[in-house]
Amino acid sequence: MSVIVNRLVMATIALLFPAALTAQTHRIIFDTDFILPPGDDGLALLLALQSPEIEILGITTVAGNESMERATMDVLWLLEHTGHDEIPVYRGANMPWVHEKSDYAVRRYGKWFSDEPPPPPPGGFANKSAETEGAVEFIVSTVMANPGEVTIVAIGPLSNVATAIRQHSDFAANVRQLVIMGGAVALLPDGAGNMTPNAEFNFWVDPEAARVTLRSGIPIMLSPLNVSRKTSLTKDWYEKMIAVKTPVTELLETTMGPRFEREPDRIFLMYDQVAVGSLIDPTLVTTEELYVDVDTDHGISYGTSVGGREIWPGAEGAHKMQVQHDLDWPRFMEMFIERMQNP
Ligand SMILES: [Ca+2]
Repeated sequence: MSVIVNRLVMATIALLFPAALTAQTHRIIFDTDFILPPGDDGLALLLALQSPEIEILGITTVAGNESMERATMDVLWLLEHTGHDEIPVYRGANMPWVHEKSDYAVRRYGKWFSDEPPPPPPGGFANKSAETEGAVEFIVSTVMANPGEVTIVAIGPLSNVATAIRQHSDFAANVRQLVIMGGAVALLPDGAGNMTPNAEFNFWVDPEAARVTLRSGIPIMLSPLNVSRKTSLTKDWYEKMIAVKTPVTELLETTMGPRFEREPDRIFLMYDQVAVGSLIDPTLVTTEELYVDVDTDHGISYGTSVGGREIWPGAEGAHKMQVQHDLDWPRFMEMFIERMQNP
């Protein structure tokens, strides 16, 4: 359908059914350093797949939690096991722009630079394969073919998104919105880092890419660690979730069950799930509009995000964005469980 016809149809629907206006469908590109549940990217993808408000145009992978190749193999597996073979997957950056492998990264959480072949997911690799087109080409061509209509949900290091911004000068102006999981803002409560004392993992892996993305002028909704620290996925919540048998809750039993059996007192924070959840229902989160920038000096604060209510020296190129710092956790989990239990 052409854009004009599409808009006419939507306007007619809005006139006839005003409630339909609130049930907006977001057409998204899902950019991820994918890991399977209980990993956050896996749960965030299930939430997006199970939500009628979201249409996934394609999934692009990036090095982060694991290597880009492992992220690709695991996301193909999850799509195949949830009956979503129709969603295309594109390989993205297998390394950050500048950040080199270091002993510190190896000790802390450094599989993003791994060249090891990925291990098979449960039951073996998917039959579905990735597209031959690369992630950045897909991101740029999809946004430019649908100006002002595509939202990018970026829940890994921002290497792919920043490359798209740098590659095409009109790209940023044509993105509808960016929803990013990343950063930690010391100005707001719970703003410490999780990789270094002040830096959050996604931004720390590719600080230069994070800075280019945050300064791009694309409207941004940021889910930093501040809001993740208001979440608490316990075994009780998990048991409520799997109490109803659906293909998705059975997949969760396979992937999450053994973890809670080994560690019944384990609490998982939710990161990427909050980013996706806030797109589905923005009233779940509390935000403040702040300037946010990223430190790219190769010193002790490399990869640290800094948020401020006014521009400060050195941050003259920074932009304002919506920064999440709190959420209605019980209501968020009610929504999350309801979606996981949808047939
Ligand atoms: Ca992630």
